[in-house]
Amino acid sequence: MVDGTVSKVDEQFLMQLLEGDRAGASKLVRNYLRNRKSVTDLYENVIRKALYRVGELWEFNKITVAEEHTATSITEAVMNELYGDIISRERLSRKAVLACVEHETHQVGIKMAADVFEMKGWDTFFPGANTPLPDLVRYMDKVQPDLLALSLSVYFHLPALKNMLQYIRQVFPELPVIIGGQAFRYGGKEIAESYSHTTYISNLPELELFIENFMNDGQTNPF
Ligand code: B12
Repeated sequence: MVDGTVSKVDEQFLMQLLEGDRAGASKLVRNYLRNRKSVTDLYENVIRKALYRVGELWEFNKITVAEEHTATSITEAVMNELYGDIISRERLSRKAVLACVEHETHQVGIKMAADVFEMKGWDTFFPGANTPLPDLVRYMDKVQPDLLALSLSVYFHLPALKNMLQYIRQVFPELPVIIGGQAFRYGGKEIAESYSHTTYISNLPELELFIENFMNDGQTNPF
């Protein structure tokens, strides 16, 4: 969705991130949601767009690493603020572990995915960025999740993802696994087909649909 109003909001949010204006960003987000927009809509059409723009500005040396880091930390702060609104009252006794692929430090996207699960009543366990594979597996053994979600942002971490999927399949042969992240814009989606019970999901609306189907009939590939 790229209507005029929405693009204006994401530009405004971007300016606040670049100016280090946490209070302004927090207010903008609250107003956006008060305007009857959903959290998923906010994440996809405001926050994701603004951070992609931050990435371009950083890539072309228009902003410093310090400005990029500040933009990300404000984003994470604002997202944490929403938690009280996000958590669904109806809890389903379902558990998801959500993590980045080993060596991967980009955790905002997978945090958004975790929030979608929370909104659907799931309990989420979020080790986030760069969790070593043996530790992730030990953690999963403890949590006993119904599903694992993995995120990949940087394309050259693709071998790490394959390695993780291979290992996880050995330890948890039947566990549903979903994978996503912007690295797949450059290819690699077909990896999901090489592993059983593994699904590639490209964005948050698709994830919502996946969770609904999963809850209805345990179907892991609704697409
Ligand atoms: C912030 C940032 C960082 C921060 C991350 C901090 C943090 N707490 O996350 C830091 C400083 C650590 C960082 C480091 C690096 N970064 Co960086 N970073 C970014 C930036 C600006 C924003 C990332 C972000 O949060 N995006 C917003 C989120 C919401 O988008 P998203 O991740 O795509 O998630 C969406 C979907 O993909 C989906 N999704 C994501 N995961 C999953 C998982 C599942 C299961 C599902 C269903 C959906 C899903 O849901 C989200 C909503 O749609 C991006 C720019 C960009 N285009 O994103 C660059 C960017 C990703 N970084 C880049 C690079 C190159 C790096 C470094 C290699 C730089 C360096 N030389 O050191 C390192 C990598 C280090 C590593 N080992 O990983 C490049 C990657 C290019 C590429 N082709 O792979 C980008 C694109 C910048 C650019 N334009 O060049 N980075």
